[in-house]
Amino acid sequence: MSTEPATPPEEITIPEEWHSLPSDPNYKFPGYCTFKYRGATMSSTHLQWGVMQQLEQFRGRSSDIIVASFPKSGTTWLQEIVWRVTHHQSMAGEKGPKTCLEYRFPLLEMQSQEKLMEMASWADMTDQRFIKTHLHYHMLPESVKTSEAKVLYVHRDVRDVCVSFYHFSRMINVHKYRGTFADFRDSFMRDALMFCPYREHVKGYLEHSDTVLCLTYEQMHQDRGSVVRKVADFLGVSLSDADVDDIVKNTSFEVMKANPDTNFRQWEDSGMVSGTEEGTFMRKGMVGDWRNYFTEEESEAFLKWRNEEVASLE
Ligand code: PPS
Repeated sequence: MSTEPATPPEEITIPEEWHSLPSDPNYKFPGYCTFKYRGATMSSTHLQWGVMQQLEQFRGRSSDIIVASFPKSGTTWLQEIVWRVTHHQSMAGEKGPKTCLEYRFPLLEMQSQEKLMEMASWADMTDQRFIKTHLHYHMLPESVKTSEAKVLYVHRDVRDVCVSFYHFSRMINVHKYRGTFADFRDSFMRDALMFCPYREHVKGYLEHSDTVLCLTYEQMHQDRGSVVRKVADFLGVSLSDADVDDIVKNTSFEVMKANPDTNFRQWEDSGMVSGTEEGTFMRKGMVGDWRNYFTEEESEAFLKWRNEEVASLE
């Protein structure tokens, strides 16, 4: 690991309050670099894709529904559950929505991703808005906290998050991570990866669980029916048992992986990922894949590190 910051692409202007971090040669995408901004690690891609403009322009509305998470924690899964809970009437009898999840649920922090993929921006949406974010709780625009917007948060066994994030970082072309898993885990624990520090991310939302609905990936695996009911209660939606069964059935890993509206296959067309050489977005969808990556000692140390900050809030 270098102690020098990477040279960012010339076209990015670095705002004063962003501090360059040491470069990581394992990222092979030219000019990829990271910064510290308000305690969070953000990437050059965020700057290029308009995070500052997004944060300045965003005005929360009381009807907004926001699904937040640290990357690779089950965001897509919870988004699809939320969508189906809130649209169960219009979707009754249909197998699935007909618009890509990314279009239905734009990302708060990346304006040009929407432009790049010809997606609707949250700013243009006139109906109820469904928004995804990986921002830390303290970075959410104040208007989200002062409006009656509903925020849902999902977190996952940190070991599985790290494994999934590793594969994701290898897969997407704007990162092209080529280090080993051990390198990646080390960067994760040093808070060097995009959206780290992980522990503060989880802590920030769990500390607000009086207003934020906090769920786990593992609960979604174990008993999706009760998660669907919790989401519906939180959003003030009334569901019949048949509605719940329908949502549970249509949000299984197999159904979502086969559904072009939820499987992120569009990333291959837009050049975000190249083919399937490094895997697909819907990778394994399981609890405990970490066993293939951590020894018992590594797992223990990693959990201990995580629990030092987070366990008391669960
Ligand atoms: S992202 O890029 O941060 O929005 O990714 P995110 O959606 O949070 O996480 C991706 C992982 O969630 C898995 N996934 C699912 N698991 C089980 N069931 C369903 N329906 C489902 N949908 C997505 C996906 O496969 C990624 O996990 P891994 O472990 O890599 O397979």
